[in-house]
Amino acid sequence: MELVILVVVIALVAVVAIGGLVVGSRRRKSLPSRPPSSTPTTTAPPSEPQVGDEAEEPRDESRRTIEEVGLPDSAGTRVVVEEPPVAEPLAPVIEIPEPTAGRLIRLRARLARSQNSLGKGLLTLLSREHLDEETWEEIEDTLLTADVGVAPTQELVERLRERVRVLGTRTPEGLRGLLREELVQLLGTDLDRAVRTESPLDTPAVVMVVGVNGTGKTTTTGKLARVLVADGRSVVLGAADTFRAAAADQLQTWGERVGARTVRGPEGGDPASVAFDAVKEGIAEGADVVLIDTAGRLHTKTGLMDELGKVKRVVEKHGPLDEVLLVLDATTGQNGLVQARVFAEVVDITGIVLTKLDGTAKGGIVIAVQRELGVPVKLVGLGEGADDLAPFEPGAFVDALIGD
Ligand SMILES: Nc1nc2c(ncn2[C@@H]2O[C@H](COP(=O)(O)OP(=O)(O)OP(=O)(O)O)[C@@H](O)[C@H]2O)c(=O)[nH]1
Ligand SMILES: [Mg+2]
Repeated sequence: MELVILVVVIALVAVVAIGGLVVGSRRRKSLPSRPPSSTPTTTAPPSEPQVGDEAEEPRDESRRTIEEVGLPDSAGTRVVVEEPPVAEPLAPVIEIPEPTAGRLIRLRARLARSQNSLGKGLLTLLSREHLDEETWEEIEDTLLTADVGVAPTQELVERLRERVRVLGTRTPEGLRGLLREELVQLLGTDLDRAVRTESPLDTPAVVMVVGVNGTGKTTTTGKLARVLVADGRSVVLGAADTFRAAAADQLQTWGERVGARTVRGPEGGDPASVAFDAVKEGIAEGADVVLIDTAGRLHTKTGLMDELGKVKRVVEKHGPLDEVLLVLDATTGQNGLVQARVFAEVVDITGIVLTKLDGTAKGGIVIAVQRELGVPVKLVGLGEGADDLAPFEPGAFVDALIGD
């Protein structure tokens, strides 16, 4: 009896196994075979994924969020189908910018790379055996070469000489300390360097960015938008550079990276009306800040300078501007001062952004330009990277200049 049962079981198992094979082979056969490729350029076997296959995915395909995709339960009855890791073509990836604290430290490494750094030159001179008249003159020359400007240079050298004489300081550390103090003093420690992005009204704060061609206005506007977004503020960008469509594209690209909307007008259109519309949009959206990028213009072209004045006046129909930032290229040297003077006359500069400090040993322009305008340097550009914009701090800046 038991033998009979065993034989029946074996027979059943055999039948099921054979049946399975047959069904399996049928299934395999019933799979649609891919027609031979009609494009002669396709060289890989048809069954393999082709370059660009991912892009054929339906654009409106709904995707599950992490909450919707459940974990397999303990009984293991649920099967979680992993989606292939494809590049997401739907929404642009929003970047999270890094915090601004400590960014200025990067300047140290970048300045250290330059051969004739201001600080190194000064310290070498100061640690000479005899600080004679000739040496002090060389110190003066070094400061002038670094664009510190005549009056601030004379002031600094005078104070330094006096303190060295009175204190009898001779050690390199002691001299470095004195130099540091005097430079920080010259930069001013009691100026309000915060970029005004908090409006006293319930409308958005409005910041306008101006300067001559190629100083880094658009880049700075984009970098600033990133900083603000990182701080949890909502930003609207105004592309009031209507000279070239590419200028608005450049700004819009910066905006898209952090999810900020860009208001733009037709190429060659009226920049004042774009700026006006940007603020209007900011108000409508309840945005925190509106940043207006303007076209580069030579300070010597009166027509263009008048236009800038008009942009400001038109924006002010919505309310006063909170900040007008003049962007100066630190590598331009003393010419930056002339630009600053003219721009200040036309649009009341409230803050200076000094860009491209990474590319020059002439950091002294910071001192000169503040003196000239009586307006603080608020931000510095340290490179082309998206987060290479730092709040200006005199202490950290001087440390970067003269090293530790
Ligand atoms: N090394 C360095 N390059 C910078 C810095 N800021 C801007 N740049 C570069 O300078 C060039 C000009 O920058 P933009 O932001 O387009 O200048 P812009 O003032 O808007 O120029 P226009 O609109 O044509 O007047 C770009 O290649 C930037 O990457 C900086 O801090 N350091
Ligand atoms: Mg620009």
